[in-house]
Amino acid sequence: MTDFFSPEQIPAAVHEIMKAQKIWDIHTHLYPPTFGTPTANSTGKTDPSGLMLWGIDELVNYHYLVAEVFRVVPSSVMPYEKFWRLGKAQQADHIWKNLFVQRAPLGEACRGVLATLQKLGLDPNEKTLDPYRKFFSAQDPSRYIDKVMELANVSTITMTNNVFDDNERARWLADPRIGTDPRFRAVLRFDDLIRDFSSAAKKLARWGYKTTPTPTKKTINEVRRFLNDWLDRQKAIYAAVSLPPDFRYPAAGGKNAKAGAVILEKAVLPVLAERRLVFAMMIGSIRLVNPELRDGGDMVGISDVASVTTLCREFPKNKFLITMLSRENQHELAVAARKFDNLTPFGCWWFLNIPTQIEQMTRLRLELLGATFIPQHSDARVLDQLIYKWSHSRKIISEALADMYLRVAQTGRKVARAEIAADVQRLFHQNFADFLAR
Ligand code: RAT
Ligand code: ZN
Repeated sequence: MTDFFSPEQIPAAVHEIMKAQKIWDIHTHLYPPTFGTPTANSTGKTDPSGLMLWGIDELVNYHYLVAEVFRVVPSSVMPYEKFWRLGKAQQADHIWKNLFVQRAPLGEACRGVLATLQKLGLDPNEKTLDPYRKFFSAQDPSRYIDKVMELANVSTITMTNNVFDDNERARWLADPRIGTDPRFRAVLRFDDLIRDFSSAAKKLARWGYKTTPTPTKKTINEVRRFLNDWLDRQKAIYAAVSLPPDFRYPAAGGKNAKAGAVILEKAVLPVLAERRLVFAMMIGSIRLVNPELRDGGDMVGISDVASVTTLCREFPKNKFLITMLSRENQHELAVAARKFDNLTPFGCWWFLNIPTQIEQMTRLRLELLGATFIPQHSDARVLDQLIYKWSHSRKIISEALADMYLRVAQTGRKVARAEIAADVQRLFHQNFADFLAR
């Protein structure tokens, strides 16, 4: 086996190394079976409000596809309330019929369902969902997780554990061992603390913390206690929030935005610095511009990178994992990461998780940052999505990376297999592990 590659060998070599690399998926909305599953399965145990989503009905009811079906069958024909009143299976039938059978399924979210079925060995040409339902109802949820992780070549799944979700919170409180599945890691998520402190404070007060909507000294201490309790309970590997495009630091806006900034500065960042935990900020989502679409009703807006650089400078003891939802922010964010080693950009988030954007963002980041960022996360909400999200991203990232090595080779500098393998390992595992451990 040669140690160095000629330029012609590079693309295939990168592709093969990339295919073999196990991925630590750093942000998903997936759960192990301990959180319950609504999907019919071989164990006979289902939980309608369970959080482990998998199988054909969940795949087809993905909120990306709910939004898309209303472009094809508008609400004048299928009123929103009527759609939501349908059962899960009927909703999925409606989406399947209109997006997959009666026209060619062109969009990335559609292609994802097809690619997933194909990789599971199922025929994506079925006219109804019944044959797929039969396949999924014969699976054991825990063994099926292994199968999906193997097909996607994912080693670890990072959850999103929203402490303000009543369903999930109750499950953590009821079962101290709920988060111990070795395939999963927990992440404490608390958007409301920063996005809407006055309502968060009321909830905390109900849960036994002496908080008021005004962030007094006592309230700040109680928020710290709350964060420490939940970081301990979940054994969270980092903490995360998603923020609107108008998020500013120092705070701009009304009383609530100012209160959120105080909580960030005086409670969140000090607790995380003390525990040497990373803070992930996902910036640029406007909640529910069309509430009728529920999870599919959020919008994107351009965010403020200067607020991120201010945080990185003023809080050198904190580590920031940052992703932004608008493509207009990507260049500035990559440049910001050149200025601050406590900033790691990650992922092509949500509406950016489409081939054109993954390609541009990955090339841009490689050109400005080398292999010192985290190129992607799946954001999967449905287990099976790991299969397509990672196969699609792996391919595009591999092509972008291969081009970078080709450019290096064109200067006469030889490229070694070991170097490529090390970079691929950094991008899909080590940069994250190192940033957490730093
Ligand atoms: O990508 C998504 O599914 C979004 O709805 C959000 O969950 C987003 O990724 C988030 O974590 O807020
Ligand atoms: Zn997410």
